[in-house]
Amino acid sequence: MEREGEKGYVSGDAFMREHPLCRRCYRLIHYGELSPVSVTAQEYRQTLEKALKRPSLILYVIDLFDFNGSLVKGVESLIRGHEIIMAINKFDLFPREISPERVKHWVIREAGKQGLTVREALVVSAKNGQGVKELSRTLEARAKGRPIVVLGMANVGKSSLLNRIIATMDEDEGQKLTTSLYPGTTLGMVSLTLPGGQMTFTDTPGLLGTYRVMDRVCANSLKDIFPSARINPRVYQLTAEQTLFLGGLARVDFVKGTPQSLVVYAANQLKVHRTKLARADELYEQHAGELLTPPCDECANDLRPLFPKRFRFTKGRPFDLVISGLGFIQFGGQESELVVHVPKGVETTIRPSLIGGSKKGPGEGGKWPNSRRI
Ligand SMILES: Nc1nc2c(ncn2[C@@H]2O[C@H](COP(=O)(O)OP(=O)(O)OP(=O)(O)O)[C@@H](O)[C@H]2O)c(=O)[nH]1
Ligand SMILES: [Mg+2]
Ligand SMILES: [Zn+2]
Repeated sequence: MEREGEKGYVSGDAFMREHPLCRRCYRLIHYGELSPVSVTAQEYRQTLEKALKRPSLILYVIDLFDFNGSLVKGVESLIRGHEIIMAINKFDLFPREISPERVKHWVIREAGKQGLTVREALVVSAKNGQGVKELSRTLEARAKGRPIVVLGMANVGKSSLLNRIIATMDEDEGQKLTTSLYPGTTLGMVSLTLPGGQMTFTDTPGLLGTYRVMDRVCANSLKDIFPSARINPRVYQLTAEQTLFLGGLARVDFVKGTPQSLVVYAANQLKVHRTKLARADELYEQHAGELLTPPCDECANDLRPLFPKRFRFTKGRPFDLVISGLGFIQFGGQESELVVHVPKGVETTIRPSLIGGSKKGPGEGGKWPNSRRI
């Protein structure tokens, strides 16, 4: 499914051309405007098929903040048989105390559950350069003459990471690829061969997923939900019959259960409101679009109303409730019944907690130095 009015893309020859700073990229870089075009699932498959014609080393980039939304669906048959290195990007958004080792194991395990066999996973940040040298060395050692194809959903940071990798390998090279806050920045395949010819990289366009909130909000609202700095986890002590709103994009009703602390991981600028469950409907009706924003008027049509989904948990391990492309909420693992309301088509997932199970995690009653208790 693609968004209406967002077609208009694809001239075949533009695919293989060396990276041109086209009018669209120019406007994006200089004026922060995104011409609305998107790669459809079918076009995406074709591009990927072309990129993977030869045995390749796949650099599978995921955004750790949106792990579930980062996995590309429906490409299993295309990537089978190619070796996969996973780059766990945007680690800079997470509390400093989190162990990269633990994250790595968590990611390999969760990827495995989705049928992805990952040869090696490395924690990186294209933003601050963490782990990029090690990743470059790994790619160099593993490529063995094969092209390196960069794969990942839109906005996970493929082009940013590739720019970083190139910079670590060749200091004369500046920024080569256009990157931006807007999903759908790279439109076609872009191949780069490093001087000396020892490695060839192919950047690919990211797929947009209509199940991710970040792909559904307008450009303005995206700024309100996109984490641009290290996330301050927000800790809430909730008792039964209380509700949390994440802007006007998601609503979590804690219907029943043992009082517990939840930790919200979302962009710091995203407003979270707590209210009584009994008042939640009324609050939404009266304040969607003002107190409960985003969405704004421009994108509300597609993102209102919210639809409920019920979850029941018995006492057990800590888990995360993931709202794809918006954030996740960590629960301590107490008995509870939740009703989660999200816009139509937005994916909600339950997974073993990314952070909560760790010894140092904020856990029940604990807290990170930079977390806020509310
Ligand atoms: N905090 C943080 N932001 C990052 C990191 N890497 C990329 N970003 C940001 O994420 C956004 C998307 O980055 P791109 O490199 O354009 O992502 P892409 O995967 O190439 O996206 P498409 O071309 O749309 O598929 C930009 O706003 C980047 O600044 C990172 O390591 N940390
Ligand atoms: Mg890109
Ligand atoms: Zn909007």
